[in-house]
Amino acid sequence: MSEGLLARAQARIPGGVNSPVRSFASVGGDPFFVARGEGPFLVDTDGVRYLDYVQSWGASILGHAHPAIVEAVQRAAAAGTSYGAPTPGEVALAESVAARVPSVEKLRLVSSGTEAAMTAVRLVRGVTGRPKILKFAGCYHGHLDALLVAAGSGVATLGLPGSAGVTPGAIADTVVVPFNDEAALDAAFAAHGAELAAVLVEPVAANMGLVAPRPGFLAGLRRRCDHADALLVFDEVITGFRVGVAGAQGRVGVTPDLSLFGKVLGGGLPLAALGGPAALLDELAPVGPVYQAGTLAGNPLATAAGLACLELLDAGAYDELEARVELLGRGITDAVTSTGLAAQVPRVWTLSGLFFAAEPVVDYAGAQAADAKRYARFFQAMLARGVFLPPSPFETWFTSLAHREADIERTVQAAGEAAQEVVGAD
Ligand code: HOZ
Repeated sequence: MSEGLLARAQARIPGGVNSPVRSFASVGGDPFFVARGEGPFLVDTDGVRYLDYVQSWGASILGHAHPAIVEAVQRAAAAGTSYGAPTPGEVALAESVAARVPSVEKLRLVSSGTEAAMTAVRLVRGVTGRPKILKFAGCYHGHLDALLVAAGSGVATLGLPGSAGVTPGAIADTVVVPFNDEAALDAAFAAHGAELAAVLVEPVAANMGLVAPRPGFLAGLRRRCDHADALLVFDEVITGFRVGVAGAQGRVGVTPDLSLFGKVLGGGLPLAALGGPAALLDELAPVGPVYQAGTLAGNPLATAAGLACLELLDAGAYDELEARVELLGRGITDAVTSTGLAAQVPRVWTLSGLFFAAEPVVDYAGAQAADAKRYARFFQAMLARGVFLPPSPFETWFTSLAHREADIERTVQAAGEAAQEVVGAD
């Protein structure tokens, strides 16, 4: 059944997919088509069940089809799916985020992480009157032109330097620096500091595989931004409400000027946001001169799902998830390295990943140097054992609260066998 669907999809949808990484381009083989999700599992249209470590690229922190989300969405849908007028749900979600994240007084709800980043770029330029944005190689902030340079995620997966259709003018004001490289940062600030509107960073880089910030790196960014009067923007689309109650900023104790959220915030529905101090957010229309709008922004189904999700995410939930991810990380490390394969299993709080590399990966160059062919073989061997990993080495593994210890044990068992297969194929 999947085969027929793929042909139909390819006839009508570029590559048969609506987001490039889903095509399995870098791991080979054909993508399966999902019939339904159940907690930690996906079931495809042929009835095959997969233990899922993609979890909607991090959005489904509770696991698929969690009863609280399903109930909230059904209740909201029965009252109408979109109005183009304010709703109490938007207010409640904004209040809920502000109560969790001390750096956020106000927020603007949008429909995707890309929109949040796009609005943030316009806002920081509008507020500072400066043109340049500094980003890090391998970090991904959605598919807006200015930030597609040296981007992670699908751009990295497909091995592209950027994207066709992006004019030199669109990226002329983008400064790219290697992640975790303080000397390169100093040089960039020396050359461009007076023109920098903002630095945009994923506080934990999770779109070039998983790469932790070196100790002090984010605090150093804060210091440099203050010194140059530039704004600091944390892209917490992945880390927000995923690594702790107040996201990565709460874990590292560094306060950004602006934060981008998405994924978990919408409980698996299309919703994202940018948030920060009232004075900064009030630069957005209709109060201020920086324009942004959206028909589905603050959609009632999405806000209902987001609220239902956040309500279940207390400190205990993150402790539980972190313990499970630690178990997974240790198990995968043992399973893979005991075969003699050189592998790194990065783990940052509730996030994990896998690089086939001899040395710890600290930046995009390291991620690109890791063995992508081995990852592809490992991915296929895991898939054959019913475990669905991100179909690219430039992504992060997402464990959900629905993954039980037995699921982790099964994953580790499969990883040992898959690693043996990789060794055999070398
Ligand atoms: N850019 C997403 C991963 N970081 C992929 C989104 C998708 O394919 O659904």
